[in-house]
Amino acid sequence: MLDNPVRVLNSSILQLMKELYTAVLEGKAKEAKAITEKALAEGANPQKLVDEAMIPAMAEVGRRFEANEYFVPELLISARAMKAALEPIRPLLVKSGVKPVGRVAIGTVKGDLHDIGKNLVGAMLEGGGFEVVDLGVDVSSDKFIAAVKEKGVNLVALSALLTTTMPSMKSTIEGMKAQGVRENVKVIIGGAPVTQQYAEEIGADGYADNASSAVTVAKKVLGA
Ligand code: B12
Repeated sequence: MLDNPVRVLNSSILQLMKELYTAVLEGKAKEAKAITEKALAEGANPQKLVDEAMIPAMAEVGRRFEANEYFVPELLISARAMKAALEPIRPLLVKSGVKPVGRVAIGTVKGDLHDIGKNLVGAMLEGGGFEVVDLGVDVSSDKFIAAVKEKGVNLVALSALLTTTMPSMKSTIEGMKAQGVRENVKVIIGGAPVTQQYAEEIGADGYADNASSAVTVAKKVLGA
């Protein structure tokens, strides 16, 4: 008897997801991108590829780094592989032609160069109907404040991956107060070391621990 075609398709996608996990973990950028393209062509859900293959691979990279099995060069090549794999996915997360829910300025705070999570959140916000102004990495509080003053944003999204750069979130919010623009915008924060408790402590309006809930929180704080 012939195999059930649905089961064959699913098992092939599952196999590709395993291969994608390994390619990101081992920092094989070209392979990671090619596997992603193949999985998409076979009907894989783009969000699932991110959540169940790429992010777990980066988590394992972090674990190996902590265990002194990986060092900065390995982090870099894995990050590059994740970025390459995200290329074909990004346009699929982004809907076009819808009226923007709001305009958000997103950036990784001063002193911090991690941008994979920030980019994912940015892409998901775009997919959720936001207009996104990406300020990049190592963004000073002055730059965030300038975006509020000059770019008409009504939401600021701050990302930090280092415990040492989390205080930049606090100083950005304080800078907004000092310059009289805090009332004009909502602020949401996130990144691996950030917590709901920290968000409350520094007076942010919202916190999320992943890119999908970032969209829900963004809409909630804006009452959209
Ligand atoms: C890749 C990586 C790097 C790459 C970054 C490349 C890049 N372009 O981003 C490089 C090699 C550059 C790097 C450098 C360093 N890194 Co590093 N890095 C990582 C690693 C392995 C993965 C991060 C990642 O991309 N995760 C995947 C993404 C998808 O997850 P995420 O960022 O958490 O984002 C999700 C959520 O947090 C949330 N989110 C993120 N931002 C936002 C924002 C908002 C508004 C919201 C709502 C949600 C949200 O949604 C995202 C999607 O679901 C982590 C380990 C880890 N487990 O986090 C260490 C890690 C963050 N790095 C660490 C360290 C120590 C460093 C260095 C200091 C190393 C060194 N000795 O030089 C430098 C610092 C450089 C600097 N000034 O920033 C430590 C931080 C320890 C700490 N507690 O502070 C970690 C935790 C590793 C470890 N376990 O020790 N790193």
